[in-house]
Amino acid sequence: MPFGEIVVGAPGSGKSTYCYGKHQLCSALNRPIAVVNLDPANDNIPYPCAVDVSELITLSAVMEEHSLGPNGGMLYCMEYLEANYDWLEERLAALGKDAYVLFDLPGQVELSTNHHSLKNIVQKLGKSGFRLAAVHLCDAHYVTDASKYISILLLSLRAMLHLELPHVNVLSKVDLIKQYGDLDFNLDFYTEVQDLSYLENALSSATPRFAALNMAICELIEDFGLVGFETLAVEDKHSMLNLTRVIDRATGYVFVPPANTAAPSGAVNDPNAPSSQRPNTYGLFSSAAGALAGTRSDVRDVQERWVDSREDWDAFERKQWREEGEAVRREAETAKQKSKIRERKGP
Ligand SMILES: Nc1nc2c(ncn2[C@@H]2O[C@H](COP(=O)(O)OP(=O)(O)OP(=O)(O)O)[C@@H](O)[C@H]2O)c(=O)[nH]1
Ligand SMILES: [Mg+2]
Repeated sequence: MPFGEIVVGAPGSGKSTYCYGKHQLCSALNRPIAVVNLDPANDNIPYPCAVDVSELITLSAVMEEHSLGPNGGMLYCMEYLEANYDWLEERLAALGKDAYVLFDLPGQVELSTNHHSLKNIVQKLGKSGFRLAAVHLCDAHYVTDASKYISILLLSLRAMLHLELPHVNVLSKVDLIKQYGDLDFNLDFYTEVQDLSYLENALSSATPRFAALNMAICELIEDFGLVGFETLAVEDKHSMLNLTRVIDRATGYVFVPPANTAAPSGAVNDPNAPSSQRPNTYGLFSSAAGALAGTRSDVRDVQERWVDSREDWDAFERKQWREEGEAVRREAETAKQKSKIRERKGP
């Protein structure tokens, strides 16, 4: 059964970069992965692309042919893709039934909040057997301003209700968050979305006219109780692994036995499962899980890494990389010396 992620989010939120990062991570872990570009305006695709929608249609051609602007053109492209779903289905079938597929979507927000085509494509993928989760990226800088934060809460809620998929909201580019000044609250306040009434002061001093409206929106979001966020710094392997584990739980991928391995009863791929249910030899992710055993990332760790003590951690990591580099150089040097000695001794 194929699994996958529908990667959505506002323009520039980091969707294509995330797909590239995940491709690199999974390749390093020997975990099969394919990335499908569904953005007909994606000119500089950073990742190796298994299927590219621009072979079917491009935004520039649509804009020229139908005299449409970029937004109208994009909606046309998605409707065209929906109408030609068999084109996509054929190419996905060629990836095999055990594929793990990332779908990189365009940044037009209406595609994931109210337009019908993406939702219909997602439903068709579901009927073709895909087990999907929506991964919704929101730039972390939005949390630095209370009213912008409300807007991403609403956007995330709307996307959750529209796409009707297991949904993982992500504050992306969290490594940059310190650049935008001090946060009013700790990061866990923004990721856990627990008591939005604390935002009242900030909201009413920034936009007094809309204070009541903003608080009504906060109540609505709290009533649904659906929105929460994970965090992502795409170049940080701990961050990528942590997000991967969350998504694997959302899609059910944690329950997939690796190829050619008989699943012990009750065993799961989840590295956080009790060790009795998680034999070392079982689980596609066992190497990554082993590397991170006992270090399940908490949002407070993220706060420390990227907000409270970023400089210290950066210095610590630089030192580690230097040491690793030196160890690799020493190993290569020793291997070279040994082969020279062997050559001198002859066969
Ligand atoms: N510092 C930092 N920069 C990031 C991160 N993720 C993405 N970026 C940068 O954000 C910019 C936009 O990233 P993209 O991946 O092109 O964003 P996108 O969502 O695909 O954009 P559209 O396809 O135009 O909607 C690029 O300059 C990336 O390098 C991150 O985790 N940290
Ligand atoms: Mg992109």
